[in-house]
Amino acid sequence: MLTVFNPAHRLHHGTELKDGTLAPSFEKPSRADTVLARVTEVGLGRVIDATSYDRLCYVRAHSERYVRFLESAWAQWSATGRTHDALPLVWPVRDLATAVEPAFIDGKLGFFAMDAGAPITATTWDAVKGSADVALTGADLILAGHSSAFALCRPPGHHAAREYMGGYCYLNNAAIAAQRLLDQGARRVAVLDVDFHHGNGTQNIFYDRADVLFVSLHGEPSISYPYFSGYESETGVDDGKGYTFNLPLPRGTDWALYQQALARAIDKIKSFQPDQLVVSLGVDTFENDPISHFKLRSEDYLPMGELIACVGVPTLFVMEGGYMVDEIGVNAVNVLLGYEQASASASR
Ligand code: OKP
Ligand code: ZN
Repeated sequence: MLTVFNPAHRLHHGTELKDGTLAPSFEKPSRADTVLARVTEVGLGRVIDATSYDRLCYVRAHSERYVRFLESAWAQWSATGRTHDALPLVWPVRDLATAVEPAFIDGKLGFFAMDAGAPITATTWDAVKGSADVALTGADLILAGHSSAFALCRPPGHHAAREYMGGYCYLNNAAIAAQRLLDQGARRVAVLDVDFHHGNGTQNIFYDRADVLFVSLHGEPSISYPYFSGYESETGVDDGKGYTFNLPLPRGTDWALYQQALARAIDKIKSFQPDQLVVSLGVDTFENDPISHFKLRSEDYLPMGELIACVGVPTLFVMEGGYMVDEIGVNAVNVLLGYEQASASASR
């Protein structure tokens, strides 16, 4: 399996509010570098550089004004004389006015964000664009006939919705890749999200559409970030009714329980008969992850990959979360190795 990588990810390392103080974010550069080192160590396959794509590819999953905001936010923030990370501090919740995009940067930050978890630094946009380009390059490998590929994206993307950032995410890499596959001829694409957190952004982008099935396994919303999405009752709207499938799981979920839910997810995807599969691959379901509460062990990621291979269609893996940096490489690459082993024996 080929891996797509972009060293531009190192241009982003923000701060986050933790227990009342600003500290370096859990979402840090060593994450992607650790995964890359493991890819090389096990000899997964060649590592290729991302190519650069036109901004219109991002606008396929997001709005024009949101992409423009991301591109220009730092320039507007620093023009006010501020030098620390840009973070929103006011949001248009419930009955507040959302009809007008604020003209001033502090208002724009809240307008285009769901939380204060997506800091913007001077070079954040370069890393964010580079991460989306990794996903697009991966999608193009699939379109060129590869049966699988690994887009080693960073920063992650699945919390980023059509018009807002949040939870370390800015552009939705998996959604941008899925849209690329559709624009290049796929009739139906499934997105399977195995990150511990609900992929609210991906759900939002495809919620009213029948050409993308979104399936997610994640911590129960009432006790897990992002708290305000991921309930089983969220199943899509209009044409998209029935094309969103959420499987929330309880605190302490181990492989025995996870495996049953994943088998249901795989059945759902198979009956959708997608042309391709995009996997939002987060490994923050790991037992020692610092911000999550599932109990998967490193060896469980091998059968996870095997189960995903049962879908039997070309598959693009897109890196999402995983914050136990020591193990993130082993865990993420175990999914890919499990997938490869199962696909190889299926084609013999
Ligand atoms: C991004 B991804 C931690 C609070 C949680 C946001 C988590 C975003 C996870 N102190 N902050 O889905 O892995
Ligand atoms: Zn996550």
